[in-house]
Amino acid sequence: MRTAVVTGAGSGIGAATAHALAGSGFHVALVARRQNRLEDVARGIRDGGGSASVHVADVTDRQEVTDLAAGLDRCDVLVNNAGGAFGTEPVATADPGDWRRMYEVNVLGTLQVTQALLPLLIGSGDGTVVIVSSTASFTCYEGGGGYSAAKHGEHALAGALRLEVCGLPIRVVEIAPGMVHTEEFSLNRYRGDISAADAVYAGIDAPLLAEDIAETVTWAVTRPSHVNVDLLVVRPRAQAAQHKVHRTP
Ligand code: 8X3
Repeated sequence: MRTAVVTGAGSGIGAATAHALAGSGFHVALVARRQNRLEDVARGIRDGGGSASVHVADVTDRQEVTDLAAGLDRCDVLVNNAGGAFGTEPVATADPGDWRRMYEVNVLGTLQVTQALLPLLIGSGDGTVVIVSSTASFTCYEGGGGYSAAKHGEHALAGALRLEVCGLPIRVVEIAPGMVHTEEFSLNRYRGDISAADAVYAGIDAPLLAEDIAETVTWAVTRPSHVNVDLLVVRPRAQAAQHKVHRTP
């Protein structure tokens, strides 16, 4: 059975993508740090007739990523989704520890998992690496310097990898979402401040949902093998640009 490995699969875009890929006939290997979250997602997939396995691993931990790869006998699709934003302070006062953490999970996590699974992806004869980056991969905004720097890094990784594997049976797809209303993204960014996190989406007629990105990922990886969707930028209709968001009072 074709196998898709999804990181950050315990919630949000990762969990929705796991469901969507399972619905498209993949066995889904769910990767995240929180076992209980993964078990819930796996149960939901199995209840719907799909196939899923649980792999507890922190993508920033090289040994855990090595062990993850050793525990898999197949990987046709890798969705590098684990990531996040931590803090909204400006450059002048930002905590370098937050920036380091964002670089670790968004860039080095993607690097480590991709490195570990490349042999299986190439060995599949038709592998696809998906990198879920962000519209912040291409632009900067106040208070988003560290996140934007990390996402620019992820975009660079995707671009370099695509060049390096040209000629091998492997595709590299980057999906760059704009504003997606998920349970945890803004809550992490605002350090658990629920009202600040909710205010991000206030007055917006339909921000994207995790399922919108999951459908996009699934569409991209189910194109015929010779079709490489290099980069897709996906925003809600109400967000024409990072600073151009239509809100109703
Ligand atoms: C999240 C998109 O608009 O918060 O990756 O930078 S945004």
